[in-house]
Amino acid sequence: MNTALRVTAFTAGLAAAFGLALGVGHATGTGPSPKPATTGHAGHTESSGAGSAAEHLPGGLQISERGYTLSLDSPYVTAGSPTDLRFRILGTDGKPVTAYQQQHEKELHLIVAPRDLSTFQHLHPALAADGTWSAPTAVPAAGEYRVFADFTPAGAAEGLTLGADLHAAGDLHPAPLPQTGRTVTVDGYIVTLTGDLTPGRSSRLTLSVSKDGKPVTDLQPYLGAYGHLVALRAGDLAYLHVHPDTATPGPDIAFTTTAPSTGSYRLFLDFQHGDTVHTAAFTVTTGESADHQH
Ligand SMILES: [Cu+2]
Repeated sequence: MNTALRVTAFTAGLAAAFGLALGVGHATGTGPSPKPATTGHAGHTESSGAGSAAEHLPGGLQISERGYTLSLDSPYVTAGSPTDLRFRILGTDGKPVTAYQQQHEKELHLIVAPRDLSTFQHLHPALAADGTWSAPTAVPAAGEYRVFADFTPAGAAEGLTLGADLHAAGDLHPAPLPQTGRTVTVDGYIVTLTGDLTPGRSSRLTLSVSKDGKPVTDLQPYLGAYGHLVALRAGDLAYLHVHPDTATPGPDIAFTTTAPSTGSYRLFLDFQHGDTVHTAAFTVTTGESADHQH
C-alpha cells in the first residue's frame, strides 16, 4: 500500500493530540499560548519576547502545518543498516514542493534524533527535480526517532520545521538524558556554555571552543556561520529556532533563542575546525526552581 498514506494514518493520533493542545492558539492567534513561561527571577512577562514566543509554536511537533506535509517514503528502518531516507514536502495542492529558499546555505536541513536524544544527525539531503529529497545515512541504534525537515518554500514569508516519526528496529536500550554540565569534550575540543535558557524570553547562549588549553580563534564557516545550534526539548522533541549572533571565528560563538517552557533541552552545536565538523551536545535544564511539575 501507499506508504505515505500509512505514515499519515499512523501519526494521525499524535497529530490530533498535539493539534488540540497546540494548534488552537496558533490557528486563531487568540488562544492561550501553550504553557507560557513561568517567569523566574526578573519578573518579565512573555510579552518581552517581542511576541515571537507567544505567537509561534515550537517547530517539529507536527507532521503537517500551514498546508505543508512531511511525507516519508517509509517510516521503518533497521538500526545500523545503511538506508536512504527519502521524503517529499507536499504543498497545499498535495503535490511535492520543488522550489525552496536557501537558509544557512542549504534549501533544507534534516535533523534526525531519537526520542531519548542520545544521538543527533544533521543531514543535507539532495533534491531531485520531482521534489523527492534523499539522504543516505544509517541510524546508529534502535529507537523511536524524530525526523525534522527545516525549510522555507519559495515564496513563503517564513520557514517551518515539520517532524515525522521514524522507527528503527533493533535491540532497544533507551537511556536517560546525559547530564553534561556546562563543559563538553568532543574530538579533543573543550566547549563551554555560558548563559541560561529562560522560558518565554529570548536568551543569549555563548559557546566557547578551546583546544590544547588555548582558545580556538580560527573556526571555519559552516553553513554560513561559525556555528550552528539545534535545540530540542526533552519529552516531546520540540525544535527550537536558534539564531546565530556571532561574526568572529571563535573562540566564542553566540546564539539567541527562546525556550518555550521550563524543562530540559538538548543543545547540539555544530562547528567546523580543521576541515571537520564537530558536534558538542549539552543538556540544559531551565526553570529548576519552577513550581509546577506534572
Ligand atoms: Cu543544515
